[in-house]
Amino acid sequence: MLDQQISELASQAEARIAAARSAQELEPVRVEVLGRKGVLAQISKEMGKLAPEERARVGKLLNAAKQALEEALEAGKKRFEESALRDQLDAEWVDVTLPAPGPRPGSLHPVSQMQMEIEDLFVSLGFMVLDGPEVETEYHNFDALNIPPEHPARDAQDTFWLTGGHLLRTHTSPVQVRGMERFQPPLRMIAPGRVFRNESVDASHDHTFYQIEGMMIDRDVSVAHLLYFMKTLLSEVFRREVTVRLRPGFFPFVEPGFELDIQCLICGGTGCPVCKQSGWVELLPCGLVNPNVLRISGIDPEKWNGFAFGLGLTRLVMMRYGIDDIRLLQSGDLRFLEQF
Ligand code: 2NL
Repeated sequence: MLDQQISELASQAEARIAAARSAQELEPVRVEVLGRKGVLAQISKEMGKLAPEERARVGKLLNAAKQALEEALEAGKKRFEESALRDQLDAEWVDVTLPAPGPRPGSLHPVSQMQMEIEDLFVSLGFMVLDGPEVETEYHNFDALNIPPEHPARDAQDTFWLTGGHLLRTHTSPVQVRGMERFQPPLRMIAPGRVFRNESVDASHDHTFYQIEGMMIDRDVSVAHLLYFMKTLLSEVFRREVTVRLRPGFFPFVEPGFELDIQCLICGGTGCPVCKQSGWVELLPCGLVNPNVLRISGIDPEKWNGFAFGLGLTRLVMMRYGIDDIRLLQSGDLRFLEQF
């Protein structure tokens, strides 16, 4: 009687195990058949009523059935685990023989590109490229340039003052002052670099920007020399002939001083929003070096004279690419920088 019950139970359970479609479906079979309150446990209790020889025989049968079912359950579980792993491997398969995407090359900042182009041009014209500190003395930034003690450029609104008479340079002129102190004329030098102004930031003003200043000191240097170098510079930068004009401009470090304008490259001089309908764009302050500036740095103005100019690199880049907000250039935003 128990024999039959056991063999029916075993074959039913085996059929359920074979029919299961997931590991979850195996669990109820295990609980119902092999569990502490399962059918096999109940049969085991009833065995107490049997005669001892019968009990041993049925006990063996029961154990064999139990073991067979445990093995079937284990095999079923393993089958599902293996197929789950196979599915995962299929889904996450990677072809390691595919070619790698390759390095994404970076690019130089547009201001660096402009700076290097202008450096190359001036080096080809016999100029040296000088570097100097961004933290300067009041003497090198202002006094040595003939800028009077009460000049508004020295105001805290325009200059970042540090302690002990130091400041963040407001132009790269002090690099040229150091050049005059260190080298004897004849002298040709340019000074590219980062400069700082204590100004409110908006689309056309930043507290930090880049410029190149340049200077040539020799015998009998004239405005004609200045014009020749400036026109060569501008046609190189804009990659075409440019028409220029000089207007008087006042800076304590040059005499005479000029504002050099170029004919508007957008409209060709007929008037547009970029040149504010005037046909001209103010670009380059310049002039002949004030004799006081030469004398202060130990160069005899009776023997030597020269020209000098200041060029806003950041502004030049904005003109070249039609960038309408200066803040983009210092933003570090790759979506902007990757275009250059
Ligand atoms: C500017 C820059 C100019 C200079 C800069 C210069 C430097 C020395 C001597 C004489 Cl050491 N000049 N630099 C000359 C003319 C214009 O423009 O920031 N202008 C407002």
